[in-house]
Amino acid sequence: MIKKTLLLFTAVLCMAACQTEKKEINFPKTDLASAPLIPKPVKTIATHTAFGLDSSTVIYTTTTDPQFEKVGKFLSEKIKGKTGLDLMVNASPDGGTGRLIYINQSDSTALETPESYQLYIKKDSILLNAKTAAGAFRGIQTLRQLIPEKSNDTLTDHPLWVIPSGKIMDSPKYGHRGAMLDVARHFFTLDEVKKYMDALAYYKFNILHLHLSDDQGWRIEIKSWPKLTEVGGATEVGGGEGGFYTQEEYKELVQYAADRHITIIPEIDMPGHTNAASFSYPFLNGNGKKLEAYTGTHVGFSTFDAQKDTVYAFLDDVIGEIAAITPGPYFHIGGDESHSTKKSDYIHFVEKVEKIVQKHGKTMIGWNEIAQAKIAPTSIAQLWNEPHNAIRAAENGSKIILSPAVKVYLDMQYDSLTKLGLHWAAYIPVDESYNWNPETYVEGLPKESILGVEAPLWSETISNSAELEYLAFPRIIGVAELGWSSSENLNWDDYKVRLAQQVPYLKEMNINFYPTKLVDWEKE
Ligand code: TNX
Repeated sequence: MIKKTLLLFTAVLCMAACQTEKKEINFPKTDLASAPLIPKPVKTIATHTAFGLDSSTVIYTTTTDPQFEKVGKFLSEKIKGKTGLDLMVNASPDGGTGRLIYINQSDSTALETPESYQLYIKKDSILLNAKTAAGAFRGIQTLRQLIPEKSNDTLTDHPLWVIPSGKIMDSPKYGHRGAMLDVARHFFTLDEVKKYMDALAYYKFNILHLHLSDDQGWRIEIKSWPKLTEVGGATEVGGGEGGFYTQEEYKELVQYAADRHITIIPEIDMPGHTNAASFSYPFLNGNGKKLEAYTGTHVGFSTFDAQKDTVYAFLDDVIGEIAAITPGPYFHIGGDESHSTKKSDYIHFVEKVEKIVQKHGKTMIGWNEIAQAKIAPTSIAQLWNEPHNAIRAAENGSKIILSPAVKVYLDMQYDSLTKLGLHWAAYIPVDESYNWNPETYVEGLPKESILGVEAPLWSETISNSAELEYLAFPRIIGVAELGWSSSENLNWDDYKVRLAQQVPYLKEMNINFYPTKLVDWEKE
């Protein structure tokens, strides 16, 4: 297999190189090892010369898997956006070709996980090896990060983007590297969610968890219960008009995510955080009080009635409809802060809903409180504030997603001067949100139980992209590294230098960010 690949690669390489007149370019000395890559790759070896990306470069991919060709096209598009170069994929322009980028499916055992990749950058070729298209997709993000903002116009008679040469062997630490976005407290449009996803993909995230319902709004169309969006979708914090995704729109988000090898996790929060649902269908209500639309920011006052069969019949429809348009394996049931649900009711509820989720073919995820119930070992607990419940879930055999509020809640203010955000958990400066080790953060939690890390962004105080970005960036970039890079590679002093060099990307993408004084930001 390896031999076959090599042969193919050499053939394509020859096809490319043999047609060009071979003029040696005298590249300036480069250093791949000091490139500002985030997340930092597991292993980088610099060879100090360069690959010159120019208009005659071509991209070839393994053709037996159409997903690889899609990755090649994605790379070509991004190169065009950044440099203006229009590189062909699996075709050569008339009159011969120059250098080659080859994206190859490889079964090499050195590629440990589906997302692992190897990048070999030489003078005339770049070879990207990956087991799966997801691995290739992560690899092309590294390549994108290596393309300089500006071309060098003095080395040849045409513009050349100098990519440092060497080898990168890379693999993620965790298979779950997520961001959560609360589209319930304030609604975010498809374009706003897509813009966030673009940046998440660039930093190798593979999960987007959408918090689709809460007291203040219900954001996804459920065809069998139309009032959820007609009534429950029309409110949000502060009295704005709210909004919701039709199922077609949700599918569009799922597809956009899939094109970036990102899995969407839908969350319907229950039995608490359900005022919008109960206001739409009052029979759901279990707190006995009169229902009104809620546009404030308190938590813990609403609950479904955990004793009514009709509530579970309703949830069967809701979970079934969402599961049917969600290709990913997960369904998140929330389960946090159900302060108005009796403990015995809460436990009964979680256990019943788990069965419904499983019936629709999904794995249940819930916030750490769900560990109070007898959940299946296949269900997953997401730690936000109770280490003891995470440990309890792990003892049960469940995997844990780490989202400690004091470290990675992106809605926490940076300091007391931050205008947006909250500070009930902590003020979280940029270094604090980076400076923790997921492997050792929860004392007594075995490493093997950790599925990964996820950074939630609750939206009580934010309602548009600029505000979302101000709280998320730059902290979310650090979370990307915590989820991907090996513990030995986590180092704030080293990271902050690379972080400073993200400014051109953030500007190019029109991403707002908090320019913390802890970082010596690159000036233009
Ligand atoms: C706690 S974290 C919540 C959310 C709030 C958030 C604000 C969690 C599982 N529940 O309902 O939006 O704090 O920071």
